[in-house]
Amino acid sequence: MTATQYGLFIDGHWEHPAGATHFATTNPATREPVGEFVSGGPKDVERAIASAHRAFPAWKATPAPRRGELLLRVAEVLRRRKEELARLVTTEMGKVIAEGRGDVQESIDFVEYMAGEGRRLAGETVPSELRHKFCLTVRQPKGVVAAITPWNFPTSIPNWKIAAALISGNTVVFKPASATARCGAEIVRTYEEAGLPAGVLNFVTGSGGTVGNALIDDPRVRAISFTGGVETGREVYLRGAKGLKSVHLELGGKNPMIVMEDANLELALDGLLFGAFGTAGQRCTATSRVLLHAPIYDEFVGRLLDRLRTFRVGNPLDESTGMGPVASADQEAKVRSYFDIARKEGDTLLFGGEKLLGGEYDRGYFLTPTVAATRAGSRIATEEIFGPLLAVLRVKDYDEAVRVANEVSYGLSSAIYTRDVNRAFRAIEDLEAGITYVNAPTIGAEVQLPFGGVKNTGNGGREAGSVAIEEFTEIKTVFVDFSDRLQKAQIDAADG
Ligand code: UN1
Repeated sequence: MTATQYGLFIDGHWEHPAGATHFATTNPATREPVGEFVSGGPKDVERAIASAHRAFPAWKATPAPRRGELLLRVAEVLRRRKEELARLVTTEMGKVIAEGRGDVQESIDFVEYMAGEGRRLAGETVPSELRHKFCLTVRQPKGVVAAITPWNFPTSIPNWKIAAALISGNTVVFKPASATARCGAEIVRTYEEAGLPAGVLNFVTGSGGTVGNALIDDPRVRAISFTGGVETGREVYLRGAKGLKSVHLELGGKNPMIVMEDANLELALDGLLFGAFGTAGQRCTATSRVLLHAPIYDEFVGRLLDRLRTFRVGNPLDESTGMGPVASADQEAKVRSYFDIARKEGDTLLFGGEKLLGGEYDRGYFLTPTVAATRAGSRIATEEIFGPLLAVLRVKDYDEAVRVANEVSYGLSSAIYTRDVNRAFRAIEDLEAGITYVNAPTIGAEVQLPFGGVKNTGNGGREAGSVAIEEFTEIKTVFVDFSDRLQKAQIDAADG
């Protein structure tokens, strides 16, 4: 793949602002260049917002089912381009190709799902306390929405935000993570090819400090949807609060998998390898802690280490690779710092804990899948690492498992492996998380269900599912009085 230059997409045109500075993305497996992009400045953001603002009235006036038809065309383009985009995801971000395909498939699924939402966007009708009066709610778009997205799901998270915002009748300015800007640009192209009217979707690349902040500060931007780290999320929230904006946040996780004595251990092991080392652990939903019931601890850890001995790390485009590189030099440095933290804190590194060197490894950011035995409350048991480092904890019974599972500041995903149906249902009640899986790993949410978490994982909103549109719409309450006289709520008797 040769590096390609991309501009900004504003008012239906790709632009290369004169005098702009640029940044590049690179393949984390090889450090080869993938794309070159404009470092957008405040003036670029201003033009993008102005374009979205101008396009808003006509897009809002377009019937939602028509907006849905457009999304179906986007899904068709995505489907046609699936393999090419999957390879781009893998090349620019480093997840293995099967997961690159999964990323694009999740985009297709969501865009199709939201197309159908165009024929729902339901409100409520409720009775009035007065006669000949009709009460209902309708959903209306908010206006210009800013979509600020991470690098770990470089096609699907942008689509989660863009498609939900558009079906609701908003117009969008999209700022992708700089590390996966080419994936972002190609997503914009799918909307362009599908025939989205000019200005409805705009694309500005650049830093969070410049582009992101300018988007959040502009009074015309009414809603911000952000996925990323907790610290940045907090800043986005506070900044948006000044303008009384609706801010939707999807932040970190420290997702536990509990494996009880009665579990199907082989199934739990399959789930754990996928949950902990899929996407090299760089999912908000990654299984970053496994809580093992004491009676099966030794056997389970032994089987886990056996499986890891044959687990292949390498070229993510190779179909037989289990795990690719981590996404960037920064990611590598961060995860390696946690290898050191584990050692310093006296955790036992059971497997890995190294940077891989030699041959193809020397060109990229390859780390070993890593397993460390630790205790509740340690740094690797409580902090989000976002990499292939799995913390293993021993718990004496179900109650301790739940206590340890809940002893973190995050609450996105969670899992329990057990064949005891009562215990499974108790876990659904007890685990402090937005998502609980029974006998499946913490990753792999489906688009037709709400996605999001409790505690520091967010601020209460949900993405995906039909509730996603709540983030992107205002409710208008409508009273229609067809009595032909003044009726006073709370004052007139209903039969007056
Ligand atoms: C994320 O890591 O931010 O449930 C999203 C999953 C994916 C989405 C993850 N469907 O793992």
